[in-house]
Amino acid sequence: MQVKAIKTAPFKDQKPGTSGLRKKTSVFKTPGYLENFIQSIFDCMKEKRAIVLGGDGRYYNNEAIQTILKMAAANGIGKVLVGKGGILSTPAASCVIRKYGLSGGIILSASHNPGGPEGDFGVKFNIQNGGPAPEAVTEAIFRRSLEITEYKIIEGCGEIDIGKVGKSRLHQTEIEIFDPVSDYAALMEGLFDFERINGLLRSGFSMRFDAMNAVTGPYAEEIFERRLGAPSGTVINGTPLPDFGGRHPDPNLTYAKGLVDLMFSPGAPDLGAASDGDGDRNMILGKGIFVTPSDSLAVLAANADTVPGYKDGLKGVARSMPTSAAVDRVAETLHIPCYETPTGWKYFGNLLDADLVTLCGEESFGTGSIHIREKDGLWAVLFWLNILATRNKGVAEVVQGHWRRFGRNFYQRHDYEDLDQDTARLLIERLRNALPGLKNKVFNGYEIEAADEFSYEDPVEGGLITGQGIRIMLKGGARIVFRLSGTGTSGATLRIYLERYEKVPDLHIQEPKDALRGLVSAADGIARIKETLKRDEPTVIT
Ligand code: G16
Repeated sequence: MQVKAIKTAPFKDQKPGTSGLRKKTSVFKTPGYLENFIQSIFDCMKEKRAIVLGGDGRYYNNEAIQTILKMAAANGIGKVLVGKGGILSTPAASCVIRKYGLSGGIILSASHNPGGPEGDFGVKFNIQNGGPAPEAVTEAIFRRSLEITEYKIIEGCGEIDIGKVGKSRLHQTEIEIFDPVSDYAALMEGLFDFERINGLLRSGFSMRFDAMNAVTGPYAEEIFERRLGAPSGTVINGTPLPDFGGRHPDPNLTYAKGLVDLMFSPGAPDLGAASDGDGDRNMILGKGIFVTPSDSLAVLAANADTVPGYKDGLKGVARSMPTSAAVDRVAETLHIPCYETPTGWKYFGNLLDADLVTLCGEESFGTGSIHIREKDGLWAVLFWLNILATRNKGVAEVVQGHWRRFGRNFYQRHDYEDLDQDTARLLIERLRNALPGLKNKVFNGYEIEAADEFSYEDPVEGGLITGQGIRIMLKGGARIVFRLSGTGTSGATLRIYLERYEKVPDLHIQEPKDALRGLVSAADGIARIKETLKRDEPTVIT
């Protein structure tokens, strides 16, 4: 067994996006590609005491773990904790980094993107606080990847067994294979009223959790079925599969269609929920109702006093800019600050570390809190269960009651996927150039009150982040946002976020597509979407 320095040449495309480096699996399998990026991470780590390593179980997960373990040992990492079988959800990784004071973590996932040889793979690097590496760190890693000339790896050591809990040594590095579920489940037990939720689940309340054959299966079975006593079969698609059973592990109305159909059928359970590839996203449904992630965040904030972990009140809340302003109204009522950040969980890290906010969330099916530094799918489901158990109400009743109290923010996101990159960039560029002349213009009856490109000054560190999406604010409180996704692996995805506030309770029961129809036409008028993209419909509406 010996440390070898292997000569390599930089790849020019290793710039991390909204959340880590995501590429086609075939790109990651190019000789040296994974190795270069991992070496760049190790080169940028100030402290190399101990890291956690694991992934969402997708195709290439375990081969990548073998490579990274051999590189970690060659790079002098003191200890590597590996989730048994290579399994580790993103929230569990964050939990473990914080609980054991690790130097960071490497999570192998392309989140909600499909897996398999033709699918996507990804690498995320989390820092000491348990959260995604902030911009300054990912930039440093990218710069390093452009100048790399060699990577270090142990050769002649054979396969490392990651299938059994236990400790071993690789060169000077301690390797500990640990149960990826137990620390996370214990954290959840400390936050929520498990006794009360157990009572709810024994009282005839039914739920279905779709793990989408991704990482949350083992966590959900342990927490819902074993610790909380839900009947077996509550968790469906609970076995992590390398190709997620051929599905997109993306919990939304399009890709979790089976669950959505069930929840809108006569025999629907009381609560339906799903999570994504790496377990940080969540979708919440009740009988005949889909709760938008923006509404879900607002409901959690308004009912946080029912949950033991948050009973002392919230310091503040935060949402990403394209997320609806539903939570802002709750913050106003609770007299707490509400922060608006760019898209990307990494922007919540400083606010949480500085204790400025307790809950945060995004329209992209992410909700979380100060308990870790990642969004957390199962945590959100437990939060909902805790609310339902305490309030003794159904999902629809809770949501409709919320709208009556705060008004309803009708909300939809329209995604145009797999676009030609130049065309998508051109559309945004044209909008950017049109911004100064948009004020007071009227599109389909909507008058523009203000328009800008969102930028954010971090209130803790002070850095300015620019170019974070085009915002069109309309008279009467409606809003349209245009931005390009930072998580895709082929072509470009244009996201259009549509929001309209409605105070009048009798009008809350409209379907979002009806309530937002006029706004959709206004968006097309402003950005000439159909004409430019030559598409009649979005690929996905959530
Ligand atoms: C990632 C980020 C989220 C972000 C989402 C969508 O989620 O962690 O903060 O909201 O991507 O980003 P975009 O609109 O740029 O595609 P995940 O679950 O994919 O890691």
